[in-house]
Amino acid sequence: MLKPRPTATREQVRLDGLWRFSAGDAFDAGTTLEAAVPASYNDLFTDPAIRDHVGWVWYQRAVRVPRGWDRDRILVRVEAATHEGRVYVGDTLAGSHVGGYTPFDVDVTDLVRAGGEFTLTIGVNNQLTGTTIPPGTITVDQAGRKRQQYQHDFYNYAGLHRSVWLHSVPSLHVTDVTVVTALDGTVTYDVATSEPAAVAVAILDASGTVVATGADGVATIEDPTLWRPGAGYLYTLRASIDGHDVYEQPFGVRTVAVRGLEFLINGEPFRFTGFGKHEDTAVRGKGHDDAYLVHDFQLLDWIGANSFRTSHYPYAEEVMDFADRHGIVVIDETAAVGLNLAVVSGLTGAPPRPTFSPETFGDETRAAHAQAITELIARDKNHPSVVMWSLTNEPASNEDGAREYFEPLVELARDLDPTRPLTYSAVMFATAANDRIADLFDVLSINRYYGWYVATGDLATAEQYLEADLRGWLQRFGKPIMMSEYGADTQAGLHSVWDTPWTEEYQSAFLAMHHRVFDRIEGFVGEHVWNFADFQTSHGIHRVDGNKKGVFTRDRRPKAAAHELRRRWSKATP
Ligand code: GCB
Repeated sequence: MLKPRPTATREQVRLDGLWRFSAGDAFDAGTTLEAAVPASYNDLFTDPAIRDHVGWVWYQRAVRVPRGWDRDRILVRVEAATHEGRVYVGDTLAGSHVGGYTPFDVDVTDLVRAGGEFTLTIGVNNQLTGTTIPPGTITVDQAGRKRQQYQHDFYNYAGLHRSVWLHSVPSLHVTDVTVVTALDGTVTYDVATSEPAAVAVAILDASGTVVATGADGVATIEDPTLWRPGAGYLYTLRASIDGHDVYEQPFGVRTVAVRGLEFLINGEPFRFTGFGKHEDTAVRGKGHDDAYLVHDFQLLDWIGANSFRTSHYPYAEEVMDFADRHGIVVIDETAAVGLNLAVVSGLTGAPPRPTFSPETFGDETRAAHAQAITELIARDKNHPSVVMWSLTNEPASNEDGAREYFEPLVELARDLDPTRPLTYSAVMFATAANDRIADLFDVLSINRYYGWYVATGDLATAEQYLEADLRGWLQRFGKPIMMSEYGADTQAGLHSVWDTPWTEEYQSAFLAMHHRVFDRIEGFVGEHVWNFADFQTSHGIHRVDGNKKGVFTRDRRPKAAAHELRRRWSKATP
């Protein structure tokens, strides 16, 4: 799944902007609505019937094919159609894809003409079912309206969330590149082509100077500059099929490994500081925005964070490229969130039905999950910023069937990428005593809310629970452990001199308590606060216009806790 890049043999046209839009089973030619791409469509319009629509919506625009493309393959690249996309050229269905956060290409060569214009229509379906990733349930209410329910705590934004491109590749072309590096500068690569062809490989440094050439899948960079956390040095692998194609793949020279209780980057112990994030902003929803991208990374730098997790789905490729260039470390997560029926039962932890069964999440769900893993690794395998795959968030790993469900998925991920450690984030119902899958993974990532959902407002009790819990995991599994979520909802501007939940003081005290515990635990490799910023969720009595566990507000203003974290992480003087 090579990212389209302009080279001497490849061109691209970005199709972002305003597209005609309608909701319903087919495109309504009489529509007067226009929608922005990229953006979620939900918050663009004032009509609740669009915001709450369950099913297909349609985007349409005219596209002109550049004149010079008559000997090339012509493709439409959709970076994200959340959760299912169908691409039409005129009235012809040219291709489709299921999975809302990974890109797909549709070859339209035989349907369009260089220099000509065509009507491009993209249908997008937001429905989540028992066999999609993430899963959900659709019900029909008494008025006959379809309603979407799901087990995850972020709004089911939908639409064309990322850029759409028209791009060209030569008919004989590079189809895939895989790069694996070692600290001594050995670069092992694999270049796949559309038909058997000789491929020449050169390695360029950041200034564009050729520093190595490849032979038999290996190139050696003398005295390489390493990609390091905080210093994202990139090389480029240039793959050429003489007279046909050139593709340029950026990569970094770095290694990752788990050794005993340590997480190693370039052989040195690394401790994660940062956040679980979301792609979420006002009006735009989950639409990618370069201004927020730059600003969010500025805030990560300001606060002293060295990393984040792409909770709870793969993020836009611009985000991954930016992390590569700026040396921010990423835990890259699939969209497998909500494989847990217990979360609908409040804090009892008792699922109304078993989570893993042929009637609930069975073989078909697992096949969709396998596809999500495959596409994530295919897209992101060459990003040096990505140091670990997170295969799922808060599954019912304590229930019967969890091991049978996950074992083949772990094997698949290891097959697809033997170079990166694997993790998943454990839900509070899954304890050191009853979890059934942690031994299959390399790093223990624990989500806990002591002092919030449990021992609310009682940080002294919360501190004891937290420490005992983390030590239990360490003792049973003996693997590096990190906290992948801890946080307290906080209404910006609410203050108190007491330990009062929802105040800025409470959020700060809550984090400080966690940090005392982390600092007492040997083998503790990271702290990711939940969440970087406030974000939108579905309605619920425990949500006030969304989840307020952000350290920044939804418009990225710091709450008091941001200063607390900055003192800890950047050792900045206040
Ligand atoms: C969790 C989930 C996250 C929620 C968070 C919360 O455990 O992983 O998606 O937003 O708790 O705030 O409840």
